[in-house]
Amino acid sequence: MRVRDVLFAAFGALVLAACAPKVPHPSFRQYAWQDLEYYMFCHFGPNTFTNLEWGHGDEDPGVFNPSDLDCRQWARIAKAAGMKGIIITAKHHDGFCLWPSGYSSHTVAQSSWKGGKGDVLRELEQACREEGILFGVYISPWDRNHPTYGTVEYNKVYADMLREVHSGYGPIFEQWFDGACGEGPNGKKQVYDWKLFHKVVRELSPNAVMFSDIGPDVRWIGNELGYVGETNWCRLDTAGFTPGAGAPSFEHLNCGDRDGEAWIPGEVDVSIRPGWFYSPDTDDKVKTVPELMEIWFSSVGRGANLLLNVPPDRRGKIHPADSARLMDFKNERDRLFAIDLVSGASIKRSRSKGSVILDAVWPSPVKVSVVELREDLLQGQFVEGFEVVSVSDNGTESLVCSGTTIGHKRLLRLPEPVETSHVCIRARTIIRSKISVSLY
Ligand code: FUL
Repeated sequence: MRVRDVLFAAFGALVLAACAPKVPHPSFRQYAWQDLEYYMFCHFGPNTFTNLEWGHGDEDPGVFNPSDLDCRQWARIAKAAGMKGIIITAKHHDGFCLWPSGYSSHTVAQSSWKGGKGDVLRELEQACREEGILFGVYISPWDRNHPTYGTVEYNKVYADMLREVHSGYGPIFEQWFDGACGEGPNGKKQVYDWKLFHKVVRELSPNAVMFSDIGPDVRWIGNELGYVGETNWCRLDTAGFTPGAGAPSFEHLNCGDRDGEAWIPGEVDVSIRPGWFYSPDTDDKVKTVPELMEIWFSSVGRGANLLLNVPPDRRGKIHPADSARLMDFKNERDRLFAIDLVSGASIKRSRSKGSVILDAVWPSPVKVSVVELREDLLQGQFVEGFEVVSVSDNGTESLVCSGTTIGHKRLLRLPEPVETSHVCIRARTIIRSKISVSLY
């Protein structure tokens, strides 16, 4: 290349960069995270043995004593279920640490399990690595055990715990921050130093996304029932809000903000059982495949990632009722999404003012039951409305389905299969955007 060409190319790149829309878009870690779609939450700790959802923090650490802990079984099941990782409650609100923390006296080291020499985080981290899935942690800032909770000192303790986990285990793909902030053993509430907590995680796990009600990387979706708003923007206004009681309204978190200043896509957390922790009382209340499928369509199918809680039992294994359900659910998804009808179609892309258009035409009619639309989010999220129509030979159109946002993925189940040999998708976009389609 001659010097003039190099200068010309550099100038071109500068002009392009200057003209590129300055709108919120994903960081490299958020972009990669979005593809994970589905991973497992494991609530495990003293509550597993006490039938409590929120331990008081004064439980005898001796109650934590799984008879046959097998993290490899968790990882194997998660992988076979199509999940990309596991996030474990390394510390829940009761303050009990599943690793032998040097900053607490309420940990596995004080339990009778493995004579106080056990480390659940280590076992799970290794199991995930061996199975080739990701490892993530939930570390509750609210701590009903720690004597310093409610004082400035606790922020340092909590930051030290984060440091301990993020430097001693991993790599960690997601740090889950619960916003709960209740009173501590000293009757005091904590003013959390979020800035410090974020700094520690970012420094030690630069590839990890941080979850809380309002991010900074991934936001809570506003409910624990498994559904995202039909409109779901990956953007959110967070100025003036905090995680926990100071978070935006549930409706707001559920849908995001079209013009929000920060890129904070949603994650759906929901449990396969009525509670977050295992209880023998719920062995016959594991969600059914149709219920899980409903959740799939209203979470992953509305552009969020699904964090499905599958709580290990008192042996320290996933109960057969849950694993069987996960496999049935996986088989049902495999069956539903087995053949993408678009592979047999010719595709034409076009544009008209403010819209991108995709036409799929087949040599002979196909039967469509599920529509899947995807938007490439690299530059931001721009589709604000779409319609899918079936076009007859004489050009008459009939509406198949319609909606607002697309985002990472939009899935729509049709009430009845539609027989067609020409489908046209029109997406209204704020600025030009790249969409793709699959039909099942
Ligand atoms: C909530 C907690 O209070 C629940 O116990 C559970 O861990 C859920 C995932 O987050 O804020």
